[in-house]
Amino acid sequence: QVAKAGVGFVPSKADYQKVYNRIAEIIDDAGEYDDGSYGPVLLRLAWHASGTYDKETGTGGSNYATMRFEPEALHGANNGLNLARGLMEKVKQEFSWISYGDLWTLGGVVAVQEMGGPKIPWRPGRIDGFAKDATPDGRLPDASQGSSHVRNIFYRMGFNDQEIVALVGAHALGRCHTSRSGYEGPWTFSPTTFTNDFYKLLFDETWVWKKWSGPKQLEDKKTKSLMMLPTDYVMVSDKSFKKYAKAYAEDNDLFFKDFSAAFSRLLELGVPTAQFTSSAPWEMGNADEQK
Ligand code: DDH
Repeated sequence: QVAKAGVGFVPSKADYQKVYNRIAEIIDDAGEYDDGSYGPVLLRLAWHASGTYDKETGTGGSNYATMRFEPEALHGANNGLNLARGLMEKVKQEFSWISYGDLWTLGGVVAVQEMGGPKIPWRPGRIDGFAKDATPDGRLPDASQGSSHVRNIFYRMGFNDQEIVALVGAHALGRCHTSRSGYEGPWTFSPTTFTNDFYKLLFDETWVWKKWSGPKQLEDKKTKSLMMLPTDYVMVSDKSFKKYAKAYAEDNDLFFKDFSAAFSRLLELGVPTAQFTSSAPWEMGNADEQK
């Protein structure tokens, strides 16, 4: 690796693009893991690193990458993310100059873009914090709750109803693991491709409570192979949320545009503007555009 940390080394966009490309390789190198991609779990890491932000106190968010520390690493919501942090650690070994916050949020950008999603404007500038900066438990959403909980959590980060609905569409990707959250199964038939299928399926399928000994979750009546969390279902049972969910079900371009804007902002929560080295976020190239 040519780029080394040290006096005088100021990484350029091209250096971050190299990190991007390395993460893209790792995402694809998943073998038999889940659906053959580490993309979804890396996206979940970026989201959980950022979604702890509290606009009242200005604490939390991606700036200090505090999930490296206990007890935040052990918070129930973060179960299973040790795997994602381990994958990112490999990248950190090769590109030691990047901060963990920049690395993890860039991982979310790579995951979305490489799984067929929209471009996510991103820029570096996060710095590594300390254990004392770790956030208290309970800042991330609890899947067993209803619409008022979801609003409380996302309003605390500064998002509105439209942005909440757009962000939750990320559940087109990946799956629940009984060993991590207690819930089980994927939301869509294509869990490694970024689409608006999460919304389409919410409207098009009949959702019934799954009969099992695990936590309350819904399953599609027809195939019984898909799932929805109670918090996912409020996207159609709550009138205000439903309006946006319907719009995204009907218009994939609108979903891509709104997801990109909201997710890009999520990744910058808690990062002082003065820390950013670029005045505007960058559009990183997809891996196959580099070849
Ligand atoms: Fe999520 N999510 N999420 N989620 N999430 C889980 C998995 C994934 C909630 C709960 C869960 C977002 C919002 C919410 C992803 C991205 C995003 C799991 C299963 C639970 C539970 C974990 C496991 O067992 O492995 C709740 C509640 C909310 C909420 O909004 C109320 C948002 C906003 C995002 C985002 O990225 C913007 C992804 C990706 C996964 C799949 C992970 C995997 O390993 O696969």
